[in-house]
Amino acid sequence: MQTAPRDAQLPVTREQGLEFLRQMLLIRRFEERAEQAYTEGKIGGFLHLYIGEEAIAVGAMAGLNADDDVVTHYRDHGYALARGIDPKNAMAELYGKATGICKGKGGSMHFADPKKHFWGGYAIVGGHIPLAVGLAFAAQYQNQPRVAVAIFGDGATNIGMFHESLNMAKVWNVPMIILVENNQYGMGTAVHRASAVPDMVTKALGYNIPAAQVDGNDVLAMRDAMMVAALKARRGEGPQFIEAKTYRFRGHSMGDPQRYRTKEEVEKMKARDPIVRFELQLVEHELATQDDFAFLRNDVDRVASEAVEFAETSPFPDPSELYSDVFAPEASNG
Ligand SMILES: Cc1ncc(C[n+]2csc(CCOP(=O)(O)OP(=O)(O)O)c2C)c(N)n1
Repeated sequence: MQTAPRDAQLPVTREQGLEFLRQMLLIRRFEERAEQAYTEGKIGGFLHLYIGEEAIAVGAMAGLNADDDVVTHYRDHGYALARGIDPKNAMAELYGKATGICKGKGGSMHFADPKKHFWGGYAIVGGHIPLAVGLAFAAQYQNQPRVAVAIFGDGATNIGMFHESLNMAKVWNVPMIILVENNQYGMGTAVHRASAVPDMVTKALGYNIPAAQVDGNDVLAMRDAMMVAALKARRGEGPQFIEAKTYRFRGHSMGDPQRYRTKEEVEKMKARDPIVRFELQLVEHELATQDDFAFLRNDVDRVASEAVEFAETSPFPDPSELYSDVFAPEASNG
Protein backbone atom coordinates (compact mmCIF):
# COMPACT_ATOMS: atom_id res chain seq x y z
CA MET A 1 0.00 0.00 0.00
CA GLN A 2 1.32 3.43 -0.91
CA THR A 3 1.93 6.09 1.72
CA ALA A 4 3.75 9.39 1.20
CA PRO A 5 7.53 8.88 1.51
CA ARG A 6 8.72 9.31 5.09
CA ASP A 7 12.05 10.89 4.27
CA ALA A 8 13.69 13.82 5.99
CA GLN A 9 11.46 16.26 4.16
CA LEU A 10 7.69 16.10 3.99
CA PRO A 11 6.73 16.45 0.32
CA VAL A 12 4.67 19.58 0.92
CA THR A 13 5.33 23.24 1.64
CA ARG A 14 4.06 24.88 4.83
CA GLU A 15 1.53 26.84 2.80
CA GLN A 16 0.17 23.79 0.94
CA GLY A 17 0.18 21.69 4.08
CA LEU A 18 -1.85 24.23 6.02
CA GLU A 19 -4.25 24.55 3.10
CA PHE A 20 -4.80 20.77 3.00
CA LEU A 21 -5.35 20.77 6.75
CA ARG A 22 -7.77 23.72 6.51
CA GLN A 23 -9.83 21.88 3.89
CA MET A 24 -9.97 18.68 5.95
CA LEU A 25 -10.95 20.62 9.07
CA LEU A 26 -13.59 22.53 7.11
CA ILE A 27 -15.16 19.34 5.76
CA ARG A 28 -15.27 17.87 9.26
CA ARG A 29 -16.77 20.99 10.87
CA PHE A 30 -19.23 21.45 8.02
CA GLU A 31 -20.44 17.90 8.50
CA GLU A 32 -20.68 18.20 12.27
CA ARG A 33 -22.90 21.25 11.79
CA ALA A 34 -24.96 19.42 9.16
CA GLU A 35 -25.35 16.47 11.55
CA GLN A 36 -26.57 18.83 14.26
CA ALA A 37 -29.05 20.53 11.91
CA TYR A 38 -30.30 17.13 10.76
CA THR A 39 -31.01 15.99 14.33
CA GLU A 40 -32.86 19.29 14.88
CA GLY A 41 -35.11 18.40 11.93
CA LYS A 42 -33.86 21.26 9.78
CA ILE A 43 -32.45 19.00 7.06
CA GLY A 44 -34.64 16.31 5.49
CA GLY A 45 -33.96 13.23 3.40
CA PHE A 46 -30.77 11.24 3.78
CA LEU A 47 -27.44 12.53 5.07
CA HIS A 48 -24.29 10.45 4.51
CA LEU A 49 -21.39 11.84 6.50
CA TYR A 50 -17.79 11.73 5.30
CA ILE A 51 -16.14 12.11 8.71
CA GLY A 52 -12.90 10.08 8.83
CA GLU A 53 -12.45 10.03 5.04
CA GLU A 54 -11.51 13.69 4.49
CA ALA A 55 -7.94 13.01 3.33
CA ILE A 56 -9.22 11.24 0.22
CA ALA A 57 -11.29 14.12 -1.13
CA VAL A 58 -8.72 16.77 -0.24
CA GLY A 59 -5.74 14.84 -1.57
CA ALA A 60 -7.51 13.58 -4.70
CA MET A 61 -8.92 16.96 -5.70
CA ALA A 62 -5.50 18.57 -5.17
CA GLY A 63 -4.07 16.19 -7.77
CA LEU A 64 -6.44 17.34 -10.52
CA ASN A 65 -6.78 20.34 -12.83
CA ALA A 66 -9.74 22.69 -12.45
CA ASP A 67 -11.32 21.52 -15.72
CA ASP A 68 -11.04 17.78 -15.06
CA ASP A 69 -14.47 16.16 -14.71
CA VAL A 70 -15.53 14.71 -11.37
CA VAL A 71 -18.54 12.43 -10.76
CA THR A 72 -19.16 11.06 -7.27
CA HIS A 73 -21.52 8.91 -5.30
CA TYR A 74 -23.92 10.33 -2.70
CA ARG A 75 -21.24 10.74 0.01
CA ASP A 76 -20.32 13.93 -1.77
CA HIS A 77 -20.03 16.89 0.64
CA GLY A 78 -16.28 16.50 1.09
CA TYR A 79 -15.64 16.44 -2.64
CA ALA A 80 -17.85 19.47 -3.23
CA LEU A 81 -15.98 21.51 -0.62
CA ALA A 82 -12.56 20.29 -1.78
CA ARG A 83 -13.54 21.22 -5.33
CA GLY A 84 -14.14 24.79 -4.13
CA ILE A 85 -17.93 24.93 -3.83
CA ASP A 86 -18.86 27.67 -1.36
CA PRO A 87 -19.82 26.12 2.02
CA LYS A 88 -22.76 28.55 2.20
CA ASN A 89 -24.30 27.21 -1.02
CA ALA A 90 -23.50 23.65 0.05
CA MET A 91 -25.20 24.06 3.44
CA ALA A 92 -28.18 25.84 1.84
CA GLU A 93 -28.56 22.85 -0.50
CA LEU A 94 -28.80 20.53 2.50
CA TYR A 95 -31.54 22.77 3.90
CA GLY A 96 -33.39 22.66 0.55
CA LYS A 97 -33.09 26.42 0.11
CA ALA A 98 -33.21 28.43 -3.12
CA THR A 99 -29.61 29.61 -2.54
CA GLY A 100 -28.33 26.03 -2.57
CA ILE A 101 -25.81 24.88 -5.15
CA CYS A 102 -28.68 23.11 -6.99
CA LYS A 103 -31.28 25.68 -5.93
CA GLY A 104 -32.40 23.35 -3.15
CA LYS A 105 -33.64 20.65 -5.50
CA GLY A 106 -30.76 18.20 -5.23
CA GLY A 107 -30.15 17.87 -1.52
CA SER A 108 -27.29 16.07 0.17
CA MET A 109 -26.84 13.31 -2.39
CA HIS A 110 -26.95 15.46 -5.52
CA PHE A 111 -24.52 18.31 -5.12
CA ALA A 112 -23.33 19.51 -8.55
CA ASP A 113 -21.66 22.54 -10.09
CA PRO A 114 -20.95 22.44 -13.84
CA LYS A 115 -18.70 25.53 -13.56
CA LYS A 116 -16.36 23.45 -11.44
CA HIS A 117 -16.73 20.37 -13.66
CA PHE A 118 -18.31 18.74 -10.62
CA TRP A 119 -21.12 16.69 -12.10
CA GLY A 120 -22.53 15.29 -8.87
CA GLY A 121 -23.63 13.50 -6.49
CA TYR A 122 -25.54 10.28 -7.56
CA ALA A 123 -27.74 8.14 -5.30
CA ILE A 124 -27.92 4.99 -7.41
CA VAL A 125 -24.99 2.85 -6.35
CA GLY A 126 -22.68 2.42 -9.34
CA GLY A 127 -25.09 4.25 -11.65
CA HIS A 128 -22.76 7.16 -12.27
CA ILE A 129 -19.70 5.17 -13.32
CA PRO A 130 -20.78 4.98 -17.00
CA LEU A 131 -21.21 8.78 -16.97
CA ALA A 132 -17.52 9.16 -16.21
CA VAL A 133 -16.68 6.81 -19.08
CA GLY A 134 -18.74 9.11 -21.33
CA LEU A 135 -17.04 12.24 -20.03
CA ALA A 136 -13.62 10.65 -20.55
CA PHE A 137 -14.65 9.54 -24.04
CA ALA A 138 -15.75 13.11 -24.83
CA ALA A 139 -12.36 14.50 -23.76
CA GLN A 140 -10.58 11.92 -25.90
CA TYR A 141 -12.90 12.46 -28.90
CA GLN A 142 -12.51 16.23 -28.70
CA ASN A 143 -8.77 15.85 -28.23
CA GLN A 144 -8.82 17.82 -24.98
CA PRO A 145 -6.38 17.14 -22.15
CA ARG A 146 -9.07 16.56 -19.51
CA VAL A 147 -9.45 13.43 -17.39
CA ALA A 148 -12.73 12.20 -15.88
CA VAL A 149 -12.82 10.80 -12.36
CA ALA A 150 -15.47 8.38 -11.05
CA ILE A 151 -15.62 8.11 -7.27
CA PHE A 152 -17.54 5.49 -5.30
CA GLY A 153 -17.37 2.99 -2.47
CA ASP A 154 -16.26 -0.63 -2.26
CA GLY A 155 -19.91 -1.79 -2.35
CA ALA A 156 -20.36 -0.29 -5.83
CA THR A 157 -17.65 -2.57 -7.22
CA ASN A 158 -20.12 -5.46 -6.96
CA ILE A 159 -22.55 -3.74 -9.32
CA GLY A 160 -22.74 -4.68 -13.01
CA MET A 161 -22.19 -1.13 -14.22
CA PHE A 162 -18.80 -1.03 -12.51
CA HIS A 163 -17.64 -4.02 -14.57
CA GLU A 164 -19.17 -2.83 -17.83
CA SER A 165 -17.63 0.62 -17.34
CA LEU A 166 -14.15 -0.67 -16.60
CA ASN A 167 -14.34 -2.91 -19.63
CA MET A 168 -15.45 -0.12 -22.01
CA ALA A 169 -13.00 2.36 -20.50
CA LYS A 170 -10.13 -0.02 -21.21
CA VAL A 171 -11.37 -1.07 -24.65
CA TRP A 172 -11.60 2.60 -25.66
CA ASN A 173 -8.50 3.53 -23.64
CA VAL A 174 -10.22 6.66 -22.32
CA PRO A 175 -8.60 9.11 -19.85
CA MET A 176 -10.60 7.96 -16.84
CA ILE A 177 -9.59 7.59 -13.21
CA ILE A 178 -11.54 5.17 -11.05
CA LEU A 179 -11.25 6.10 -7.38
CA VAL A 180 -12.67 3.55 -4.96
CA GLU A 181 -13.02 4.51 -1.31
CA ASN A 182 -12.70 1.21 0.50
CA ASN A 183 -14.16 2.20 3.86
CA GLN A 184 -14.73 -1.47 4.76
CA TYR A 185 -18.54 -1.39 4.62
CA GLY A 186 -21.41 -1.01 2.16
CA MET A 187 -24.25 0.10 4.45
CA GLY A 188 -24.17 -2.62 7.13
CA THR A 189 -22.29 -5.21 5.11
CA ALA A 190 -18.58 -5.77 5.64
CA VAL A 191 -16.47 -6.02 2.48
CA HIS A 192 -15.65 -9.71 2.97
CA ARG A 193 -19.36 -10.61 3.13
CA ALA A 194 -20.17 -9.02 -0.24
CA SER A 195 -17.02 -9.02 -2.33
CA ALA A 196 -15.25 -12.15 -3.59
CA VAL A 197 -11.90 -10.38 -3.15
CA PRO A 198 -11.01 -8.11 -0.24
CA ASP A 199 -8.75 -5.77 -2.21
CA MET A 200 -10.49 -3.65 -4.83
CA VAL A 201 -7.31 -3.32 -6.89
CA THR A 202 -7.67 -7.00 -7.78
CA LYS A 203 -10.82 -6.17 -9.75
CA ALA A 204 -8.98 -3.56 -11.85
CA LEU A 205 -6.33 -6.05 -12.86
CA GLY A 206 -9.07 -8.22 -14.38
CA TYR A 207 -9.55 -5.44 -16.94
CA ASN A 208 -5.84 -4.84 -17.40
CA ILE A 209 -6.16 -1.41 -15.76
CA PRO A 210 -3.11 -0.26 -13.76
CA ALA A 211 -4.07 0.01 -10.10
CA ALA A 212 -2.58 1.57 -6.97
CA GLN A 213 -3.61 0.81 -3.42
CA VAL A 214 -3.19 3.88 -1.27
CA ASP A 215 -3.55 4.75 2.41
CA GLY A 216 -6.68 6.89 2.11
CA ASN A 217 -6.03 8.49 5.50
CA ASP A 218 -2.80 10.01 4.20
CA VAL A 219 -3.59 13.23 2.36
CA LEU A 220 -0.19 13.49 0.68
CA ALA A 221 -0.26 9.88 -0.52
CA MET A 222 -3.69 10.54 -2.01
CA ARG A 223 -2.51 13.69 -3.77
CA ASP A 224 0.51 11.88 -5.18
CA ALA A 225 -1.54 8.88 -6.36
CA MET A 226 -4.02 11.15 -8.13
CA MET A 227 -1.26 13.22 -9.75
CA VAL A 228 0.41 10.10 -11.11
CA ALA A 229 -2.88 8.61 -12.33
CA ALA A 230 -3.91 11.90 -14.00
CA LEU A 231 -0.51 12.26 -15.66
CA LYS A 232 -0.71 8.75 -17.12
CA ALA A 233 -4.33 9.12 -18.26
CA ARG A 234 -3.58 12.52 -19.83
CA ARG A 235 -0.69 11.18 -21.84
CA GLY A 236 -2.80 8.46 -23.42
CA GLU A 237 -2.14 5.50 -21.13
CA GLY A 238 -5.87 4.88 -20.63
CA PRO A 239 -7.88 4.32 -17.47
CA GLN A 240 -6.16 4.25 -14.08
CA PHE A 241 -7.48 2.81 -10.82
CA ILE A 242 -6.89 3.96 -7.25
CA GLU A 243 -8.12 2.10 -4.17
CA ALA A 244 -8.08 4.34 -1.11
CA LYS A 245 -8.15 2.30 2.09
CA THR A 246 -10.09 4.13 4.76
CA TYR A 247 -12.81 3.85 7.40
CA ARG A 248 -15.96 5.85 8.04
CA PHE A 249 -16.26 6.99 11.63
CA ARG A 250 -20.02 7.55 11.49
CA GLY A 251 -22.89 5.33 10.45
CA HIS A 252 -23.74 4.75 6.81
CA SER A 253 -26.24 7.59 7.05
CA MET A 254 -27.96 9.34 9.93
CA GLY A 255 -30.03 6.95 12.02
CA ASP A 256 -27.81 3.91 11.38
CA PRO A 257 -27.69 1.93 14.69
CA GLN A 258 -24.37 0.36 13.56
CA ARG A 259 -25.10 -3.12 14.93
CA TYR A 260 -22.76 -4.59 12.34
CA ARG A 261 -19.59 -3.35 14.07
CA THR A 262 -18.35 -2.90 17.62
CA LYS A 263 -17.60 0.39 19.37
CA GLU A 264 -14.11 -0.98 20.03
CA GLU A 265 -13.50 -1.40 16.32
CA VAL A 266 -14.57 2.19 15.62
CA GLU A 267 -12.40 3.55 18.45
CA LYS A 268 -9.42 1.57 17.21
CA MET A 269 -9.83 3.01 13.71
CA LYS A 270 -10.17 6.55 15.07
CA ALA A 271 -6.52 6.28 16.09
CA ARG A 272 -5.83 6.60 12.36
CA ASP A 273 -7.74 9.88 12.10
CA PRO A 274 -6.40 11.57 8.93
CA ILE A 275 -6.52 15.04 10.47
CA VAL A 276 -4.64 14.16 13.65
CA ARG A 277 -2.09 12.20 11.65
CA PHE A 278 -1.43 15.09 9.29
CA GLU A 279 -1.11 17.56 12.16
CA LEU A 280 1.47 15.30 13.79
CA GLN A 281 3.41 15.10 10.52
CA LEU A 282 3.39 18.88 10.10
CA VAL A 283 4.67 19.38 13.64
CA GLU A 284 7.26 16.64 13.32
CA HIS A 285 8.65 18.31 10.19
CA GLU A 286 8.50 21.76 11.79
CA LEU A 287 6.09 23.07 9.16
CA ALA A 288 3.38 24.13 11.60
CA THR A 289 2.62 24.62 15.29
CA GLN A 290 -0.32 24.15 17.65
CA ASP A 291 -1.03 27.88 17.23
CA ASP A 292 -1.51 27.36 13.49
CA PHE A 293 -3.96 24.55 14.20
CA ALA A 294 -5.90 26.65 16.71
CA PHE A 295 -6.13 29.46 14.15
CA LEU A 296 -7.42 27.09 11.46
CA ARG A 297 -9.95 25.51 13.82
CA ASN A 298 -11.35 28.95 14.69
CA ASP A 299 -11.43 29.88 11.04
CA VAL A 300 -13.39 26.80 9.91
CA ASP A 301 -15.74 27.21 12.91
CA ARG A 302 -16.53 30.69 11.65
CA VAL A 303 -16.97 29.55 8.03
CA ALA A 304 -19.28 26.68 9.07
CA SER A 305 -21.33 28.98 11.34
CA GLU A 306 -21.70 31.50 8.54
CA ALA A 307 -22.83 28.69 6.24
CA VAL A 308 -25.50 27.59 8.74
CA GLU A 309 -26.65 31.19 9.22
CA PHE A 310 -26.85 31.66 5.44
CA ALA A 311 -28.84 28.43 5.01
CA GLU A 312 -31.24 29.25 7.83
CA THR A 313 -31.99 32.76 6.61
CA SER A 314 -32.30 31.85 2.92
CA PRO A 315 -35.74 31.42 1.34
CA PHE A 316 -37.17 28.13 0.14
CA PRO A 317 -37.53 27.88 -3.67
CA ASP A 318 -40.66 29.50 -5.07
CA PRO A 319 -43.29 26.89 -6.04
CA SER A 320 -43.19 28.33 -9.59
CA GLU A 321 -39.65 26.90 -9.80
CA LEU A 322 -40.89 23.35 -9.32
CA TYR A 323 -40.23 22.17 -12.88
CA SER A 324 -37.38 24.49 -13.89
CA ASP A 325 -33.93 22.89 -14.27
CA VAL A 326 -35.51 19.47 -13.81
CA PHE A 327 -35.72 18.44 -17.46
CA ALA A 328 -33.14 19.35 -20.13
CA PRO A 329 -34.41 21.80 -22.74
CA GLU A 330 -35.58 20.05 -25.90
CA ALA A 331 -32.59 19.63 -28.19
CA SER A 332 -32.80 20.33 -31.88
CA ASN A 333 -31.05 17.73 -33.97
CA GLY A 334 -31.73 19.56 -37.22
C1 LIG B 1 -28.50 0.28 -7.18
C2 LIG B 1 -28.64 0.53 -5.71
N1 LIG B 1 -28.73 -0.50 -4.85
C3 LIG B 1 -28.83 -0.29 -3.52
C4 LIG B 1 -28.86 0.99 -3.03
C5 LIG B 1 -28.94 1.22 -1.53
N2 LIG B 1 -27.63 1.63 -1.02
C6 LIG B 1 -27.35 2.93 -0.81
S1 LIG B 1 -25.79 3.15 -0.29
C7 LIG B 1 -25.44 1.52 -0.35
C8 LIG B 1 -24.07 1.00 0.06
C9 LIG B 1 -22.99 1.37 -0.88
O1 LIG B 1 -21.76 1.16 -0.25
P1 LIG B 1 -20.39 1.65 -0.87
O2 LIG B 1 -20.47 1.62 -2.34
O3 LIG B 1 -19.31 0.89 -0.23
O4 LIG B 1 -20.27 3.21 -0.47
P2 LIG B 1 -20.19 3.89 0.98
O5 LIG B 1 -21.62 4.18 1.38
O6 LIG B 1 -19.50 2.95 1.88
O7 LIG B 1 -19.45 5.15 0.78
C10 LIG B 1 -26.56 0.80 -0.76
C11 LIG B 1 -26.59 -0.67 -0.91
C12 LIG B 1 -28.78 2.06 -3.95
N3 LIG B 1 -28.79 3.34 -3.54
N4 LIG B 1 -28.65 1.81 -5.27
